Amino acid sequence: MSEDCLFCKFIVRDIEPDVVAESELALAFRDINPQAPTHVLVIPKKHVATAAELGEHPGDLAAVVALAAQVAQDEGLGAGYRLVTNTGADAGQSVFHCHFHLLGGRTMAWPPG
Ligand code: D5M
Repeated sequence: MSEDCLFCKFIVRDIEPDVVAESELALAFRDINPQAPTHVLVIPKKHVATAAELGEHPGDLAAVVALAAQVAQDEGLGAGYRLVTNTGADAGQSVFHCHFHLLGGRTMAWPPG
């Protein structure tokens, strides 16, 4: 846990997010500024700043991807969904606790802006 990290506060419920699913190593909650009918953030419980760092912890990475797949199924996204992570400021990352955006429920454009 990192003391001044918003998402770490979610994990220990110092602040209560809109949780949709949880596993031993990962947490999924609704994004406060949804960009699609389903917009859920899936995070590792281990505090790492970026996806690059999460790659050093393959068990936690697998847990995040598995929980995202479970949420997608629960949300009825069988026709497809997008799972993306912004890595670093130039990519648009604003919260430096690694998180994957699970987006679905509408047709997605490519490339993202
Ligand atoms: O994505 C950071 C995401 O975090 C962005 O989509 C908004 C979301 N966010 C920020 N604060 C909250 C709270 N309090 N609850 C839920 N979601 C939140 P990034 O890729 O870093 O720009």
